[in-house]
Amino acid sequence: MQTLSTLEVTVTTKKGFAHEIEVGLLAQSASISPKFLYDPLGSHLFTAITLLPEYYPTNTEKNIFSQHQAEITNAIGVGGTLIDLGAGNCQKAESFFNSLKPLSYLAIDFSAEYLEEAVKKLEGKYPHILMQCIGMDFSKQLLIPSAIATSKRIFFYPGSSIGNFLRPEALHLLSQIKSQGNAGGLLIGVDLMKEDSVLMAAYDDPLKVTAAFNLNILRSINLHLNSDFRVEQFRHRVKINHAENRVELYLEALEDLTVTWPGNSREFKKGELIHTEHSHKYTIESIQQLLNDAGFEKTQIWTDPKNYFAVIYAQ
Ligand code: AVJ
Repeated sequence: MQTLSTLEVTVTTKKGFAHEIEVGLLAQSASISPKFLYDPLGSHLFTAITLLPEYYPTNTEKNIFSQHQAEITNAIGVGGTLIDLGAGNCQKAESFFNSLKPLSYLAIDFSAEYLEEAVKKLEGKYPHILMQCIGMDFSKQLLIPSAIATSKRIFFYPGSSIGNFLRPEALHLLSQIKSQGNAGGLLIGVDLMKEDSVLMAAYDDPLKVTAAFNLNILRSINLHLNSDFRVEQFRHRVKINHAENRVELYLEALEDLTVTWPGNSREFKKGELIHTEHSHKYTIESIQQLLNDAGFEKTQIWTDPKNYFAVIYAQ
């Protein structure tokens, strides 16, 4: 496997991360970027979330993919390079290998170690597909190395990860995808608005896997910042923000406490919240508008019978 400067990317961005984390923790309303959820344990916990019956996005998207596989592959066409954004365990992309027959596959994820393991396994199974992987934080800037096939690029952004971003950030990422597609396209999965009860069950599951996933961010932050967060002093909180059409994840302090790290500290009062994630929900109209604003002119859309989720091919 050709690993494109995975180590280099990880090391050069580490210093920047401490500063970014500190700014978020010192803000009046404290926040931590959701990308820090995905340390090696966090990536495993997320995979566990996708196996929960309450977490409908993964299963619903999978059903849309299999129900409409012929139409989707027809729209995209075979060949080219499949670029998997936030590839994780690479299972979703793999489900398209036999139909899309990509010449090469580029997997990108913030969680570099977890990704490398997954891609190594895939390589053995598909020796005819050239595979590469990059550990990259594309939340602020997406730059596909020019060494990656200059032919048609098919970007694959499933799972509604776009939902993590505020509209201006999402627009920026989608515009960068559009401008680097080499006349290819984007296959994207987007979560749609639905009843609160379904959302609450999905983001506050009774087995508490999502709580563990959310709380684990504190351990991930301790490693990046050398801070002394104690997981047992916080609990997982979920709010639905109807005005902004999103699920919001927080960690709530269970007592008055102080977190310290080299050079600084932050007090939290009992009940105070640290924001960790936004998960925006779209309508067909709002996601179409966003894709149009990013420069995509043509969209083909597939949904499930309950209209819980949408899969869109944008060109
Ligand atoms: C990977 C961002 C799509 O928002 O549903 C799952 C992450 N957070 N449970 C989502 C997540 C809590 C997930 N995304």
